[in-house]
Amino acid sequence: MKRLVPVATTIAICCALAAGVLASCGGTSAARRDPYANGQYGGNRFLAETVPQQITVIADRRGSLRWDQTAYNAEAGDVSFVVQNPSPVPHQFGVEGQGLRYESGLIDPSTTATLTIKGLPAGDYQIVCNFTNHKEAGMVAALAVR
Ligand SMILES: [Cu+2]
Repeated sequence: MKRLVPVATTIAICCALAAGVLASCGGTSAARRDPYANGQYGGNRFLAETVPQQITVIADRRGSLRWDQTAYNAEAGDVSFVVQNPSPVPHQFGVEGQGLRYESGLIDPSTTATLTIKGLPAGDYQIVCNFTNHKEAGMVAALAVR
């Protein structure tokens, strides 16, 4: 009978892993999308607060895999990215470069997320969407921080 405990434990772990895999697929589950929980995307999380410097970044309204600009500018320091998703598909928002990666969770259609980095150093970065190959399809833009 002692074997029952390890077997049950193993089953429980497998179920937990399966649930995690399903959740990370972003499928039809009713799981909340939290733009501040970067989960599978790793990197640093954005802060859920707003600072005076605000950069608006808008996903293509009709669902094309691109941002509204190919290049954005910001001043070094504290930056809030006001990321609007008026498109019919979920997106993700990342700022990558200079050895830094800030990643959001999913940003649902018809929602806006204010994603803040404090103390962003000057340099050249990319603004990306890492949701299911969107970056590779062209959802990438330059961010010059001066
Ligand atoms: Cu996207």
